[in-house]
Amino acid sequence: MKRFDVVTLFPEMLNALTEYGITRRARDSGFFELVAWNPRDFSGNAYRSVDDRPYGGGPGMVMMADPLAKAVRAARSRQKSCGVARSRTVYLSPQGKPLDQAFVDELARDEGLVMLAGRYEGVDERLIELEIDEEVSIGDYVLSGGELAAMVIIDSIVRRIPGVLNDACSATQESFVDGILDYPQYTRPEVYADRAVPQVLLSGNHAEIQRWRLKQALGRTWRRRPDLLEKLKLDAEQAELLEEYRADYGETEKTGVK
Ligand code: 6GU
Repeated sequence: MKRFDVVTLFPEMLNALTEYGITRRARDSGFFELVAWNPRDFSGNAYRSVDDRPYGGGPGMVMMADPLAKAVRAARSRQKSCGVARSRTVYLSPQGKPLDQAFVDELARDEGLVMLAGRYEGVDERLIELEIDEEVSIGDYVLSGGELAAMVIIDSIVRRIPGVLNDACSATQESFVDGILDYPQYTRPEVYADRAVPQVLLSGNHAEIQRWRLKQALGRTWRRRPDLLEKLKLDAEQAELLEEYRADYGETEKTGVK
């Protein structure tokens, strides 16, 4: 059982995870639990205020350290009471370490994870210094708050829990898990808008199909995400398939067909 605790002003947003699809089933089956903590419950005043104006001026509001610290500590102490020895505590922000599959897999090895989702212009830096182990970003763009990032992280971790995905293979056959993009998929009808499904997929020759798929996956990665390919050490078969793809693609570039 994985334990996720999220500190957020909008706890209901997390229902998007627990109410739909694979993540819903995983939670219902006891693979993980998710608890939300609202810093307003720790504000200590009748207005339940958690934010104030930034020192030095400027637009917007900043989340105050104390209600956040109390909420984060309550989250960690809950995890401790469930037997989680050490709960990594992360703050979700565009200033953080970029999330990738390797980072997801690292987080997935821990029993618990506490996440702080900020709103407004951010949180008081002293709260980060005192309570946060690391900042995590889900990409180079700005979100209105950390909640969607928290859900992205939980979803990506939950899919890596053994038993969560129905097919024993699908977690490992996927894009990025091996550091390359997915191959293209097709389903019925066999011809759609004058476009036929690649013949090899109808051949029933599983070795050939596997080979074609790997070639497509490598070729797409080469074309679309050369940065990913650079990080990989291709084996002899993969290098040969990519060469084949490049040769085919060279034809495409010349003729505009294929
Ligand atoms: Cl983790 N939080 C916010 N608010 N915006 C982001 C982000 C996180 N990652 C990318 N943009």
